Amino acid sequence: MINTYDQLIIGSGFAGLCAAIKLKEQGENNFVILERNDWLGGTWYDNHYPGAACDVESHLYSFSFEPNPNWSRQFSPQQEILKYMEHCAEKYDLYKHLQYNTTVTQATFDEAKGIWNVSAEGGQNFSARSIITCSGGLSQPMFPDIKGIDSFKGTMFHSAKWEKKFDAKGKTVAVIGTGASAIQIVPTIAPDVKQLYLFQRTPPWIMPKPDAEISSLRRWLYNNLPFTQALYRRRLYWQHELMALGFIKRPGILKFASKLSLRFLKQSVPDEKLREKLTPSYVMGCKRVLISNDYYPALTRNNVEVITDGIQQINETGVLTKDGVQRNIDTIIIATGFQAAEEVSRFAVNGRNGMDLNEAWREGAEAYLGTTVSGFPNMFLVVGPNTGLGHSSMILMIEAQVNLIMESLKALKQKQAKFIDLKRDVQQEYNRDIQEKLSHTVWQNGGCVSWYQMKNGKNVTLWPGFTFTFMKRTKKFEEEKYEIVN
Ligand code: N01
Repeated sequence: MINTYDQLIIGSGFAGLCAAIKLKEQGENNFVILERNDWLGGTWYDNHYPGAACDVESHLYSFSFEPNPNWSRQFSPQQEILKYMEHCAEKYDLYKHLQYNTTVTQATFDEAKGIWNVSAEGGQNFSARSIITCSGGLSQPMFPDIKGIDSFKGTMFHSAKWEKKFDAKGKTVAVIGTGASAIQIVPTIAPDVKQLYLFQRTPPWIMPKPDAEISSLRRWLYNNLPFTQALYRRRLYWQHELMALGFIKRPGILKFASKLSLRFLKQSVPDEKLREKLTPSYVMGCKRVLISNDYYPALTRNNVEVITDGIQQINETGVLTKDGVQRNIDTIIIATGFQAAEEVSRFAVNGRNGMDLNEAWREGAEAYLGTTVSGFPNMFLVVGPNTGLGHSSMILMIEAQVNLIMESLKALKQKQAKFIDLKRDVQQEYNRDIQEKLSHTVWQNGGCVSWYQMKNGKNVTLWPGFTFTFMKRTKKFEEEKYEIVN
């Protein structure tokens, strides 16, 4: 049996929920949201490790059209963010559109009919005029290619696949990686574990986190005088946009911020040797700048050791480093991030003439405004290539992309078109421009290797500009840039 819809959304994170809400606002109700997990939330469902919280303020990291006056903290924890997403699903009546435990394996475009045929694990089949891919930029855990990793006999799991039953109490634990996930996990479990070994390859730049509970008075204000919350959101918005200046145009701002970060390190870590290990050697901003008040103090604990000697191999009982030291370990937590820049499509996608998406993206993923890809008609991506941000809330980009998708769907309907397909030269010219702009940024010139880039150095993940520029460009459907087939 084939389940037929007008639109099919893949993924129920912020992107999938936003697309569904806006479809409904447009009067579209014949759609389904396919979700691989057994609940909604995407990354905010997957990443429930201890200490998981957002590193962008909640009043900005939430939908502009659905303000939450009751956020408990400046940077809310994962459970509260997931609750907010559940609230959105309830309020906008999305639950009836959600189909869980459905992992899409293949999407194939039928050019004669102008429809997408979609298959999922277990043999389910769907068809839809349009597909909206919201499967997340950071949803595929990346396991490090460390010799002997499969031979480890203890417990081992990825930060995004946290073992719910895991109890850190009294255990000897290794954490591999020092990115945004690790810096939240380490301080949370350090007081419980017997010994924590932190395997660091590159020290991150860390700034203090301006976190605090939001007072009941402020919450009362936001509930009773909503303009005060809107004003606060606006302030946060511009504060973050200023940071983009440093990444893109005024590296001097980053020099100043680097000094603050080094001062913070000095205040937090009195031991000179440890401080040396934790001092970054690349330009701030090249990798994501992290914020934490408890990470550095956790590293000064007697039961925490930062190891920088490089991992030689993992064996049955623990980790052997290049200096020949073996550390026996009960549990290894893999906090090595996600597959973001290579093999970007999470399932097989075949467009016109059977063209394979990952094959088309072999030299680097490309789209127009991160949303449409030439040769893949009526397919829309949210958080597609070069839409990531180093400086602000991804929800801003998601809303902008969804706006463009809604405008495109309106045009498709008005023109009674079978499909719309981005012109190839539009995509090429746009991406030449994006790469040219990126070539002047700290992400390309900051002397680091990051998940922003492919192995060949091409940055296919970040938007090299302000969010307001992106919002402006995604306001309307540009008919002349598409082939419209009736
Ligand atoms: O992953 P990462 P993450 N041997 O890629 C190390 C978002 N996020 O999960 O720097 C040893 O940042 C690697 O070392 P190096 C956010 O956008 C948001 O922490 O490559 N180490 C690095 O230290 C973030 O940027 C929140 O030298 C190895 C670490 O593993 C993104 O997710 C919270 C290794 C990976 O760091 C990813 O963050 C969490 C190896 N073979 C995440 N391979 C919020 O707060 C890799 N590493 C919203």
